[in-house]
Amino acid sequence: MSEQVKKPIKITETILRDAHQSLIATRMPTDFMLPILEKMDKVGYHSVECWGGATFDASLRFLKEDPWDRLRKIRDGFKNTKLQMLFRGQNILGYRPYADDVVEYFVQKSISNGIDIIRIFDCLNDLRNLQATVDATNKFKAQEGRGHAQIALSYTLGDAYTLEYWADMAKKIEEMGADSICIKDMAGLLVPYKATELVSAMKSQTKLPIQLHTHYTSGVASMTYLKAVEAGVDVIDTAMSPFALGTSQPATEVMVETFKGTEYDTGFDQNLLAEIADYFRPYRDECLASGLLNPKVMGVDIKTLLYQVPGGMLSNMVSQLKEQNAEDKYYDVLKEIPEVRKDLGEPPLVTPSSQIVGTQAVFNVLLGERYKMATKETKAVLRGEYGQTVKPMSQEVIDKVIPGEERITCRFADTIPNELDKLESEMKEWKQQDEDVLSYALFPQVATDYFKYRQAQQEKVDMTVADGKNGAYPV
Ligand SMILES: [Mn+2]
Repeated sequence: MSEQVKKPIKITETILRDAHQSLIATRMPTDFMLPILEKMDKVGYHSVECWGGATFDASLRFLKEDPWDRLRKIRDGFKNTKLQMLFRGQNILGYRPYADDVVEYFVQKSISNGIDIIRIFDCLNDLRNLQATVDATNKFKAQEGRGHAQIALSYTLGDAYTLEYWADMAKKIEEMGADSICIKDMAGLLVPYKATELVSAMKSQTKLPIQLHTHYTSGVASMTYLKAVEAGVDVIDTAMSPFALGTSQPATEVMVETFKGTEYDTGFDQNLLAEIADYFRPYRDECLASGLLNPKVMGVDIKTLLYQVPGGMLSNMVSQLKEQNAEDKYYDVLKEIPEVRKDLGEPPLVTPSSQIVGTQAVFNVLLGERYKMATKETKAVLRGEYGQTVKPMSQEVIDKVIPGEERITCRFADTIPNELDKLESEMKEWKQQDEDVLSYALFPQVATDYFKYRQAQQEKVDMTVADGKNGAYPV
């Protein structure tokens, strides 16, 4: 032990993004976050994930907050800690592919408003859908001295996803100019001993740091982290205990304690972590009491391992079946999901491919005939608009769903003309800051509603000083 070489495991804290996205539908308001940032800044985190994913949509739609304003306030609170966001490749944070000029502008504004690390993923792991974001990040890194492009591989199981596949992807990611790699296991499918193999295989092909992101859904996550760390993974994602476990990440304090006194010791102060947990715990209780936090998502859902379907996808499916009074078809749909996935080239199941596969499977079962009806999104996948899948798609299904239609083999974004000017002209009456055009680009209707709300609030505040004195703020 005296000759022990220290290799402290680095930690990304997710409580301000994925943890509350996974447990309470992304409803944590900015005003609740701000008072604790100063303490969190002292922990020594590798980074704090606080933006992107669903936070952008939820801010505008449900919390009536400006997501850019949230980012700037969080940036102000963290003087020393890097801020991280999740970015959906060419879809940015929205649900359609955007032209490269929008992607580049979004990256620029994210970095200039405070983001350091951009974690970029694609639901098909088609690296062509990630290149524009990586290039934009590198461009602004050169200009602003800040910015880090991390490519996240959506982890999944299936014939095509061999250790060679993942190792080869790691090599390609290094070649395309990314700064680090993330194994993004959104469904908690990576089990401990497989993590050893996976991390070792990827490490053998790249010198880039590797970060592991998983969810506790299937109950193995902290063991998976232990094995991954022993195999040389550089960073793990954890959440402070009040918003850990269940569909969220392993608890920060638990992982810190696990590695204490070993070569992987984080050196974090448990007393400081306890103070931070104390801050979040009453809010957790409040969420439990209001029903926002459903105890159901806190348990172990072994179905995710059995069916290899992310938890969120299962709950979507249940509600779709409920709407149709067809809950008895649950197991038929569960059996249909892997079949549809195979037809579509065996993609990972992550937003948006998870919704596309899940919804199509529901259609196939409820209509009593496979692909009697196909969704707009299924057709787009079959046309190649989402990118290239790891396996070929079913020719039979292609012939049935999009007979005679032309299929795309190039990068789909190459077919989208620049669109920033057009978007600007559509929303100019609402513009109060440069970033507003990006909010509008992602969610035209929701952003417009928010802009109207914002204007109404401003006019009200201007006219009635009394309201301001009450300290009332928009809910
Ligand atoms: Mn996640």
